[in-house]
Amino acid sequence: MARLVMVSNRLLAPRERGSRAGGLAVALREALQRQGGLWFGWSGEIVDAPSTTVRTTTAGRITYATLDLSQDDYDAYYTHYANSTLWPLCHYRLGLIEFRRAAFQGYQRVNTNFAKALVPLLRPDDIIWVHDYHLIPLGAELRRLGVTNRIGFFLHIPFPAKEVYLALPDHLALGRALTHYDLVGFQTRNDVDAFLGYLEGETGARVSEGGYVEAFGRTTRVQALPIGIDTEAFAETARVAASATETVRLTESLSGRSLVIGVDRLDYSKGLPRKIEALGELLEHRAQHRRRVTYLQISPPSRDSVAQYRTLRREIDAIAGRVNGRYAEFDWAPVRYLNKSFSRGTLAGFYRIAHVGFVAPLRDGMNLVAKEYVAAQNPEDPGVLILSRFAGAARELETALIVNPFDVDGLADALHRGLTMPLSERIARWEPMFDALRANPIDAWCDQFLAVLEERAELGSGVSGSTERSAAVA
Ligand code: GDG
Repeated sequence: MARLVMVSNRLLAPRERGSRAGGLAVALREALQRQGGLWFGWSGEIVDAPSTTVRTTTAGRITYATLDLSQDDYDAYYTHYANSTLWPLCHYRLGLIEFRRAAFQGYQRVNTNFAKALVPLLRPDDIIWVHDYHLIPLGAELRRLGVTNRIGFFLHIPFPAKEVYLALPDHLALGRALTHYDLVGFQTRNDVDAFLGYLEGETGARVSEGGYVEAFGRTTRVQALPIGIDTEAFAETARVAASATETVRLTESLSGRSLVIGVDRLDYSKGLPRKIEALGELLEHRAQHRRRVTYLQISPPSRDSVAQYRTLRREIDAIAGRVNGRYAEFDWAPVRYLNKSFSRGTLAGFYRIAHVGFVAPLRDGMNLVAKEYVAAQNPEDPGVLILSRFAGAARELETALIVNPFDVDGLADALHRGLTMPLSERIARWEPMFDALRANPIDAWCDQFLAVLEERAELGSGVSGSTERSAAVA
């Protein structure tokens, strides 16, 4: 079996406990552990001067290779270009975009440096899998340095509609960079269509059967490969966690009230202000829920270096304070808003006892929390998932209560419906969702991505050819 080389902005170092990490990092580590390989990315350290020294350490079947970033590189690449330009763009928030040419140059520079640092570590038959929007130019940079290995890319966040993407001054450079990969994977068909629509409309690309697209003199395969979770293991974790101390304490603290749970990084794409407002609407217009429901919103802070995230934090503090101030009683507060993280096991137990899982992002590539909530339910007494139509997960979890996250009244209606739904309907809605999750677990996602990438490489040798493969990105 060829060695797998995974490249992502951050990696889960061997000493980091997986229990506090997100599902994705844990899953990538498991995939590497199974196949054996190299995981390359930023160390998480910021140093005074740019560094070219790669630190490697091996644990089990995985070698971890990391590079530090200088403060300037971190600011330009991570804070500005990745998280203040690409993130808002891909989440349809044009008003929040900060575009600076210097930030784009910093983003390119870090990708070039990553490529230069990675090349000496590569073997001829390695399969390289690059993750997410931080690293779009990496494949082209590797090609420029003569790398002819199979290289795949997966975008975890949405690819925006053409008219939105065109707001990016560098749309062409990044579109072209993506075509240097043998395979570009997206979360949903919607993202694939948006990317292909852009290439066809703006570059005269030709799309052929099997998801191949010819653009900029190269042929790339483009596919929807929706990411999954470790369904069975998570279900088992939740079953066990149901009797864990934290879960029991949470149940006792509810005093028989219904629990609504939200778990979202503190990010403006997650629709947090409207979720809390919707609870206020529910309590305002449906008095039967007053003192009968508790909304637990777990939101670990995220990207504090980006100004908009600090603003959002203040906004949510104010809304949560307002709703509690208006409706709380001396022995009950409707909102419990926590800016901290919990272990995966604890989260699983909390999901399991929650009557409603409240997932209402304004845009989301997939949303693993929705999937984790479904997997964690007791099959005999499952809760109700409220799910935004703008999360990739809504394509698979069709029997959730699908909502428009911009519509606060509609969200309040869904909360009421979820809190009062009879058992038979809850089961009828939950079963197909759980089946969908079982049909696409995370290890199958990894295997499928790599299988398509290998297939592509076989076909691709006759399609794109080595000269185009090593062509420089303009
Ligand atoms: C990006 C895309 C796409 C959250 N709080 C805690 C905690 N988490 C875990 C969740 C889940 C993960 O973090 C979050 O994943 P999401 O998918 O919900 O959202 P993003 O972080 O925005 O992820 C997204 C994903 O990539 C994968 O492709 O689905 O669309 O935006 O696993 O459980 N984990 C722990 N403690 C917490 O407090 N341990």
